[in-house]
Order: sequence, then structure tokens, then C-alpha cells
Amino acid sequence: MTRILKIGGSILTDKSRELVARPEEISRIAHEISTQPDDLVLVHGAGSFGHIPARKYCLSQEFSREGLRVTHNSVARLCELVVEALGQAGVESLPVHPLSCLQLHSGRIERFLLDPIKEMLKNGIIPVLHGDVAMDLARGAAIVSGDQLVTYLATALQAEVVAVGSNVDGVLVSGRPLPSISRKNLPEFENAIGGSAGVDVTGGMRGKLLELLDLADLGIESVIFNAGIEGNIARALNGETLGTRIRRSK
Ligand code: IP8
Repeated sequence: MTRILKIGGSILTDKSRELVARPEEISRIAHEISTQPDDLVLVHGAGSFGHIPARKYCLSQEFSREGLRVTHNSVARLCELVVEALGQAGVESLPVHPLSCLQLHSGRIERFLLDPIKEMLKNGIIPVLHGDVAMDLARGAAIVSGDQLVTYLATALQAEVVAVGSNVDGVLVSGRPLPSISRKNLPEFENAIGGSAGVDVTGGMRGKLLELLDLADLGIESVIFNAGIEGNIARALNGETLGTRIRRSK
């Protein structure tokens, strides 16, 4: 039973300051994950390690060789902090950098070499992926969000649990989390759903929700929950519904 957990970059980093991580939060999350590490793929957001350089080099609009190098190296550094923290918590993981194993076309994943990820899972190792830059057949390069990775991986690996941890309690409407949302009732709430409080080049909550609705269309439901609250990660990994459930339309 494969489970996919995404931890938002806003939990792992200070989103307003470049290269500023939150080591206590990274360590807490690593300890929570260490309580149930089996068959788990971890994806983390880029936080200030990715969104600030990506904005500085205008990577959403422009091709910049230097910007690609700086942004990738920066998110790879955050990934290293996560992998190290997992090791400290007693669970083995390895970084899988999307830049090196997938190909985009117009910003969408077209090819993805999944064999190393499957082999890691078989051998009791947590693959750790992250929002990254990647080469793009139409544009030279583009940004691939952790949320797009979640959707792709959940489909390819037929995940049974898909949990997306954010720094808020779910999909908020008037400050409160919706218990569930589907493509059918999206128009009711669409205008009330915001982007992100910090610097974000991949669309914040709206971008996340659209990815997960695509996944629900394929029959795989997910939850968006608050990973900043201790204990929630373990609950989400158990398949409990907390936060907002992204349901398939009936
Ligand atoms: O934080 C964005 O990934 P996300 C990746 O998962 C970059 O949206 C490089 C900004």
C-alpha cells in the first residue's frame, strides 16, 4: 500500500526569507514520519529555497541558465536537510531530484523515470522528492511543483493514501476549512479560495487544489491538512480524513 505525503515548503522554511529553514519543524516532521515509514514517498515543497530564486530570475516567464542552477542547487540543499533529519530520526531516505529524472512539456510532466523510486520502496528507503526546475521540451525549462509530482506519483504508483500537509487547516473559505470539495462543488467556493501568503510561483492553495482535483477525477482521493499541528502527519498517514478531503465527483 503506497502512501504519498507532501509537506509544504511553508512548514519547512520561512517563506519570506531566502535559504532560511526551520530546523525544529524539519526535525519534528522527521520524527513523526519515523513512526510509520513503510511504503512511503515523501514530496516536499520548495519554500523560500525555491520560490524566492525562481521569482528573482523570473523562471515562470523566462529561460535563465544561471537561474536554473541557483534555484535547483537551493532546493537540493533543502532536500538534503530533510534527508539528514530523517536519518537522525532513525529512518533511511534518499533524495530524488526531479530535474534529473523527469521531462516536462509545456510545464506538465511528460516522462518520469520511476524505477529507482520503486526500487527504493522495495528496499525500505523513503524516496524524497521536491518542487524543482526541470527541462521542458516546449520552453527549455520550467518549474515543476511538488503538487504536480504528488498527482503524477499517486497515479503511477496507484497510491492508497495521498496526504498534502500545508500550514493551514485545509481549503479555507471565510477562515474555516471545508470538510470536503469535489470538482462538482468547486464553482461554489472558487472565488473564496486564495493563493499563498508568502512568495509563491506555483499558485498556492488554488494550484494545489487544481492538481488534487485532477487526481480525484482519476479516482484517487486525497486530503489537505495542517502539518504544523503535531500528530496530524501520523493521522494523515493512517488514512484518517482530516482537514479537507478532495473527493471525486459522483
Ligand atoms: O513549492 C516549487 O515547488 P512547490 C518549485 O511545491 C520551485 O510549489 C523551484 C519554486
